[in-house]
Amino acid sequence: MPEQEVAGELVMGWPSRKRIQATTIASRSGKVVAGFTPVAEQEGLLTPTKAFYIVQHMKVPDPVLPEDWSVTVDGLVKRSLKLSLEDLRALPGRSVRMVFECSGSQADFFEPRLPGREKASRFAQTIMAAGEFTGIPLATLLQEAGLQAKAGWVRMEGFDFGKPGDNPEWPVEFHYDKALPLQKALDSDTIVAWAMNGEYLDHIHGAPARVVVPGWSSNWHVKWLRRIEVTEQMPPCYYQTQYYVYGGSLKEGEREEIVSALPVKALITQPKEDAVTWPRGKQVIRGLAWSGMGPVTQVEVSVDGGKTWHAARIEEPREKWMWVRWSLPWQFEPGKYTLKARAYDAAGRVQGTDPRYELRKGNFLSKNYAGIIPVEATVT
Ligand SMILES: Nc1nc2c(c(=O)[nH]1)N[C@H]1C(S)=C(S)[C@@H](COP(=O)(O)O)O[C@H]1N2
Ligand SMILES: [Mo]
Repeated sequence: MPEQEVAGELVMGWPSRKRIQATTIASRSGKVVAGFTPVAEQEGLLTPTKAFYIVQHMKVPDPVLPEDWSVTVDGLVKRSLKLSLEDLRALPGRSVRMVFECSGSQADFFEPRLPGREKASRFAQTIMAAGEFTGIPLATLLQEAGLQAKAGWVRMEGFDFGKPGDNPEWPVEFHYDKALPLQKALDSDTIVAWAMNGEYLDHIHGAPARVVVPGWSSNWHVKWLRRIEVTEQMPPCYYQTQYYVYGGSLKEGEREEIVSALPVKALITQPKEDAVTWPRGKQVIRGLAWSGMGPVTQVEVSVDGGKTWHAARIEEPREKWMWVRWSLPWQFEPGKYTLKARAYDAAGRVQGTDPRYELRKGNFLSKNYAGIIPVEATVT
């Protein structure tokens, strides 16, 4: 019998197989509060839940048991609602498969580089993953409540509460909140989800229920949901007006736009090294590509630092909100190579053409990095 991996009563086989898990960071009390996805180790499109990255801005709240939990819908509605998890599960459900990406992912690559970040690795801040989420459209709840004529924004509030982790000097404590413009709130793929990858949500991912807003930066996906409030104007949510904004600064006139749809982006996941040494012959360059205005329509690879580009093979399926896997086999002769990849999306966007996603100028908070990261290869 060959050596076997045995887990309880299951014979697993293949003992050296990689079992992927998030690289986690724990609080002083030993509880996991942050995690990165080992994205280059992922096979297939879905990120297993135990490998899914973890981010939040305030202290992780104490869990609320599903039987003690409810969500309210109020504000500019015809009838306020208060719904339990069972009430939500009684409505017609919907599942969506989507990429999650935190706006802080790969921020070390923004130019000019911050001191000490000159040698960033493209896998140092892999705050990106993909999952299947199951719940009900937010639109269904808004229709049940009935919108008043002046409804313009939908504020979603979590039950975590405190001062912002990035700014402890902020004068007030608050619940994490975000406010969607009505149109995106009514998109049938914007859902209130209680399940992820075929199971009820883990507490760290926002149980009993969270919102997911496909295509938009993950800070929109409000965890630990407790209230949905319809307003006429955009409410001044901290993580919408003080953070996750583009522009030169927060000052009047320099603050330009709230962060919403993710840019188009390809990431090389093979080779895994930032500088690789390969023997001559065939090597496969491989990666993932995604867009907040998807699907991805094309991926190109360069081995000469961007002078010439070659179409990569894109693997099926190409789903609107998901990433795609792509690859390009290449015959290498000895020499030095600079590998690059760039993606195109259905909205006509081309990676590497919008300076906002690479330069701190006009993006003072360095959100949504989507530049083209070169990978050096030496072939011997
Ligand atoms: N209630 C609440 N929801 C939140 C946050 C938070 O601090 N509080 N952080 C957001 C941010 S910045 C990200 S990137 C995602 C991360 O979701 P995950 O930990 O399930 O991957 O949750 C979002 N939802
Ligand atoms: Mo985030």
